[in-house]
Amino acid sequence: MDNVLDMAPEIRAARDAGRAVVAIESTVFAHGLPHPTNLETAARLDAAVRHEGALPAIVAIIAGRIRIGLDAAELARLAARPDTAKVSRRDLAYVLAAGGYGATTVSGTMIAAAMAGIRVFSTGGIGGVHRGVEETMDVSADLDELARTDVAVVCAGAKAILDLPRTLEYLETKGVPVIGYGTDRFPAFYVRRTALRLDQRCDTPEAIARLLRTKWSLGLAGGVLVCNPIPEPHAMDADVLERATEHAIAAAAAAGVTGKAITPFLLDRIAALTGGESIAANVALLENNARLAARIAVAFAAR
Ligand code: PSU
Ligand code: MN
Repeated sequence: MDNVLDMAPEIRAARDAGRAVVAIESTVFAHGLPHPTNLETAARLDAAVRHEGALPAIVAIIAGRIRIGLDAAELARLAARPDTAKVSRRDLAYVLAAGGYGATTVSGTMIAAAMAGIRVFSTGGIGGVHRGVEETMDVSADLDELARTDVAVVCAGAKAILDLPRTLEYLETKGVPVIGYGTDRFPAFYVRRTALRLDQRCDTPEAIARLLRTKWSLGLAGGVLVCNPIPEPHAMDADVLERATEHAIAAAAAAGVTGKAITPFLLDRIAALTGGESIAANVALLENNARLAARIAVAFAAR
């Protein structure tokens, strides 16, 4: 594995000593947030994770190698490259073999984190089942990755650009625990709660760490999805978002956007349609998730 994977020395030392490490995806910086908010956000996540006593490890592909733990200058260069690929499970071998550069999605980051022995990962929102799946069969690789790879993913739910009820049905079918953190409703990224009920709730990082131990000690492979609602002051109005989402989906159809370009296209449109508000909300929930992931990683490492 050392043939393809490099770890920053401080991350390797922490991993070897059994100390808490949190993986962070890079797609959100390379393809999700505008410059310079992306780099400022990365610095905030770094500080938030360290403040809780864990180490942050941004995951990416650099010159055909998996990198665990990017520094600020490396991230700035990666985000500025026009040829930085969006790397999910199916893209990983291709980009590595070609010696290329990539930002990892939730599925790509889970794979790399598991290879590196990191069990807790913080992101913004996961991919899921898309609206109109009956026509397109568009289901994010994130969901199958959650079913098979032993990493806990802390998110703020999923964006309403997706078919949220079907996303939850799919996760249930695949045997993925979906945990509400301090809530029994599925959060929808910019929105704290939806009408969708979650059957599993934990109110402390320790309870989540206990669940992770229990699942993996039973030999039940696969991830756990921890759903952490956006902090109240940053939450957005559900109706405003639904209108923006419908506009964005119509624009994507009109422009003939398909495949892996769909998610970035919709995110871009919604940001434009809701003004800067959605960007500020995005940053706030990312920081909130990084903090919780760090607390879970610390509790998991302590057991
Ligand atoms: N959802 C968001 N923001 C994001 C993504 C999803 O609200 O940045 C990114 C994540 O990296 C996620 C990926 O893993 O998009 C899913 O892409 P797709 O739908 O093509 O599987
Ligand atoms: Mn897709």
